[in-house]
Order: sequence, then C-alpha cells, then structure tokens
Amino acid sequence: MRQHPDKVARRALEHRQAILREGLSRRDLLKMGLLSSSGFLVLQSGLSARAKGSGGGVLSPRLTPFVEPLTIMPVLPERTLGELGPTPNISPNRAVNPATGLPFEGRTEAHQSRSAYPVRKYLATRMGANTNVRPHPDLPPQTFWGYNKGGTDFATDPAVSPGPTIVARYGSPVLVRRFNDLPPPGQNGGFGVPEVDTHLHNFHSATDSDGGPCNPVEQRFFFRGQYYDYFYNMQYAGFASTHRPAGDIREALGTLWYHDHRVDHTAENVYKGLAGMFVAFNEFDTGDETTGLRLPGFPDFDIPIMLSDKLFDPTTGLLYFDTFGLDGLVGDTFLVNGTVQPFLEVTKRRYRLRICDGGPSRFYQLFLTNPDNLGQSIPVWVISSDGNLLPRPVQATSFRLGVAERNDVIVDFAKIAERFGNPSRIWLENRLEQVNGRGPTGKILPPGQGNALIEFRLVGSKVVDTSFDPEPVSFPNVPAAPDDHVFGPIGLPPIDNETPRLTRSFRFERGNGQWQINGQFMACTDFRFTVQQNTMERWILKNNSGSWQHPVHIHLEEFRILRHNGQPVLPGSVEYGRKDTVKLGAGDEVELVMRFRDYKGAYPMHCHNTVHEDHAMMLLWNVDEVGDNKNEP
Ligand SMILES: [Cu+2]
Repeated sequence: MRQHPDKVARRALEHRQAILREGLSRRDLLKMGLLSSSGFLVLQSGLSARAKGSGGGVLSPRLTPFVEPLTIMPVLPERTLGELGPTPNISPNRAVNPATGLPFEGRTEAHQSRSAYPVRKYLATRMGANTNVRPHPDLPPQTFWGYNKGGTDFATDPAVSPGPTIVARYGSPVLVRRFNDLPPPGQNGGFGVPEVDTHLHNFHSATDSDGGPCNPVEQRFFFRGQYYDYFYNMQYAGFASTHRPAGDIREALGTLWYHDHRVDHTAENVYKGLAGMFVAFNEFDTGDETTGLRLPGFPDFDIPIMLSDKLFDPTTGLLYFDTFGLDGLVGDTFLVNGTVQPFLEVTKRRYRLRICDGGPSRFYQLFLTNPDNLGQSIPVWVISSDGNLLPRPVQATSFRLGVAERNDVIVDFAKIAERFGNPSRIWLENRLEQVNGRGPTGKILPPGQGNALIEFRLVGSKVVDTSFDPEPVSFPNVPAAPDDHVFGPIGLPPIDNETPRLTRSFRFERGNGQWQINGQFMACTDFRFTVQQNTMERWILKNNSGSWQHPVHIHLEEFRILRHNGQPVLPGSVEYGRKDTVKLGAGDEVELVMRFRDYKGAYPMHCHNTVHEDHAMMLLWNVDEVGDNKNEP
C-alpha cells in the first residue's frame, strides 16, 4: 500500500480524528466557533486548496484496478409468515419489548392501503455491521454496515453492502420487515448513527412505508432492537383515484434503490453501506427475455449496478468519512456493487445494466471505453430514466447521472465485437471531472483518463440472442415524437389533460454556510405547505447557489420536466420521460409538473447530494384533502 506524502493533509486528517475521538458533533463545533461558515475546521485555516478538498485532505491508498469480479447482489429470499416473528398487522406492533424497553416495532402508523391489497410476499432483512469487508484485497478487513438476507445469525447470514436486491412484481403486494441490529453508537468507528429509516426511492409508497426522514407527529426512524414493517402494495399510481383499482400501467417503475434516510445523518449512514437495489417487474417488463418486451433476462443478463465513491484512510486503509465537510464528499476510490473497480466477464450478446448513482455527492458522465483503442466511440442504448422506461430508447455514447438517478442501458457486446475490432475488454468509464462537493467542473476528461469503474471482459464467440434490439427503434436512428410508445403499453401518461392547481417556486441556496430551500433549513417540526390530494401542481426549482449543483429528489410520484432553463424538454432527450430526481446545474431553473394521488401525509423534497441534504437542504410538505396556496413556501 503506497502513501501520498502530504503532511498538511495528514495533519488535517489527524485534527479531524482527534475531534471525533472527543465525541464532538458538528453542531458542537459550530457553537464553539471551531467550524467556519464554509464548513471547514478553523484549525485548518491556511491549508492548501488541495488539503481543503472534499475529504479533509484524505488521499486514499492507490489500488490496482480490476482485481476482483463484480459482485452480483443476491436476491432477498421470500420468507414464510412464521419466519418473520410476531405477525405483521396493519396496525404497528407497539407492545413494549422488555429486552429494550422500546416498542417491538418502530412504526407508529397503520399501513394505508393494505386492507385493499393483502400481502402476498413476505421478506425480512437485518441491518448490521459486517467487520470483515474487503472492498479490495490490498485494503484490510474492515467494517461496513449492510443488510442481510433475513437470517437471525450474522455469522451465517452476514450483512452485506449493497444489500440483497429486492425483486417484486406489480400486482403482488410485498411486506419487508427490517430489523435494526446495528451496533451501539460508541462502536460506530467514528461515523454512522444506528437510528435508521429505509426509503424505497422512489416507489409510490404511503407515508407509513416511504421511509421519509422525520415527521412532526409520526415516528419515522427506528432504533436498535426494533423492527419496522414496510408495506409496498405494488399497484401503479392512481389505484385509489384516477385508475381504480390497480392503477395505470404507464406508471410502472422498474429500477429503484433503497437507502437509509435518517434525518441529519443520511450521508454517513448510506456511505457506511446502508443501500441496496430494488427491481420491479410487471406483465410486460417481465425479467424473462422470451416474454413481454423481451428485455435481457434477469438475473444473468440484467444486472443492477450501484456506483459509490469513497475515501480510505491512507495510513490504516479504513473507510473514511469527513464528518465536518458540509460541501459534499467526493471520493477518489470507486466501488461498484461494493468492490473497488471490479471486472465482469460477459458473453457477446445484449445486457441490461441498471446503473444507479449511490452518491454521496458525485455526478458521473459514463462512457464505454476501449482501453486498447481510445479513439473509438461506442454507443449504448438508454432505455429508462429513474426507473421509467423511456417512450423511445436513446442511442448515446455517454449519459450523465446525478446522485440517486438511474439509467437502464442496453450494452450490446456482440455489436461491440463486430464493429470495434473484437476487443477483449471494455471499460465503463466516468469521464466527468469533479474535484469537490460543488458539482462537476463540466470538463469531460479524455478517454482513458477518467475513472474506469468496471472492466468488461468479452469472452467466447457471439451467442444466440433473442432479446429486444433497441438500435432499430432508437432516437436518433428514428425521429422521436411526443406520442412515441416503443415499450407500449408502458408509455408516458398524458399531462395536458389536467391544469396545474397552482405554481410553487423553490430557491435552492446557501445560507450560513449550509444549505436552504427558500431561505429555510430543514425542520422536522412543521410542514412547509399542503398539497391538495388528486391535483397537479407546477413547481419551479431554481438554483440560487452560484456554481453549486444539486440533484433534487421529490418523494411520492414521478414528475415531468416541462422546461429546463427555459427550453422545452423535447422527445429524444432522456429528460423527456418520468423522473424522480432532476439535476439542478449551476444557475439552472427547472419547471416540472407533478401529481399527488392515493395517499395523504408528509413527504420530503431534498437535495440528494446527501451532505447537502443533511445540512439541511430539505423540506417537508403534506398531502391532504384541502391544499394551501403558498407560492413560495
Ligand atoms: Cu445539493
């Protein structure tokens, strides 16, 4: 393991670690005047720009790439009702557990739609610490937090990160019992709070199971020794309002992810490992490439991929989180499904890659690079955006993801072999320069000089492939039009048959060295505004924070972006579709419309740079029978 001789950075790190040992929080430091308004430790004033980087000057050990294979996360196995423990009822189990003095279940609300949609699939998982994680063979065994497959013994069923992939089908309601078996706060190794809440991003969930950050009345996160039953009715949005009783197939979601959402501590908890993928199939997007839309078959050729960038302490080789940075954390070590720069052997056929930016703060511009012929420009076909199939696939040589965004892409290794000189390896490469939590610089690095995330190793000769070929129907090979429906009957629900009830405007801005929406910090104690259920609203999101960038996520329903910086979003763009997160670039203004169906209660909107979110660029709004008319809430 090589070390970088950077004494200044080293000293900064030691200062931070000393403060961590003292048990001081960021709030304590702000009060004591030890944390500047820009979020830097005053102790470090005078450090070089490099040392002031996003990770407090940490430069991770250099690690040889492509040493280990890509981990394919296991599917979370179905459980019998009896295996779960106490029967999961619609009402929460608030009986007190004598062992903890707390209610057995952390949930305080009844499941909203469960009486109409009885559970057909039970799942269980336990959150815990895994002390034997090796993201790379040259890093020491170390602790990550993760989720197990629901077994009661971590020795035989360890918590892994990313957690097991949850596979669900529309029409088959799912209940997931999540146990908090994390270690006590004093055993967190410096960061991570063992109070958790799991958001299924961006499933159309009732408030009781959305996994939101907090609430003025109801309990959202839960404690060590408790469990929480999350209920997903697996119905399309509109099931209780516009499209009774099962919803509108055009609202189908495919690639989701789940992650911790503990208010004020989401960044460290997700960074420590509390995240996983969730795949939803339906009668058209079936997971079987011989049926329906014939997309590449799950799980052999349909692969969830979670990207995350990390810092490792250069001396100890242990995962490092900068508790004091408020700007965002940009790692210099790239993990894919929990492994540093893995390789994957692929056959010469089509694959569906479900790529998720797991954060905490990095944006990616992803390319396929032939490291042995850097001049080649290799296409992929983007078929979905944030889990929503696009009205027409988009052929692209690169695509950009902000934190929490997903793109499903088809990579055709048979065509790559035929057209690009039968390469033996292809990299998935991030070529977007980003040096701090501010956001990408905008510079696209030359091929081969970015971050190689996965090395695909092409093996064997071309194989029979009867899966759907997007190329002949892709934009720009075929012009795109508003009524495109390539994956019909899944397509875009109309938005011009409904008039927005009102327009609300939101400024995303800096304030007192932290992050605000319309001049206010996140508060768990109140709702900033109330939306009228079963209406549509127009929201204007304005980035008022100079060159800082914010991937903004809105819970509950998908939205449609009408204009980005005044320009209409047109067919052929990957933003011309349903979205749950939008990149608010430097100075950007986004106009979107969104519906609020089926559920009542509190949901958040927040920046998904999770460090910005924790400090405190988030707000809560409420859905009720009568809405208010606050235009700048
Ligand atoms: Cu932000």
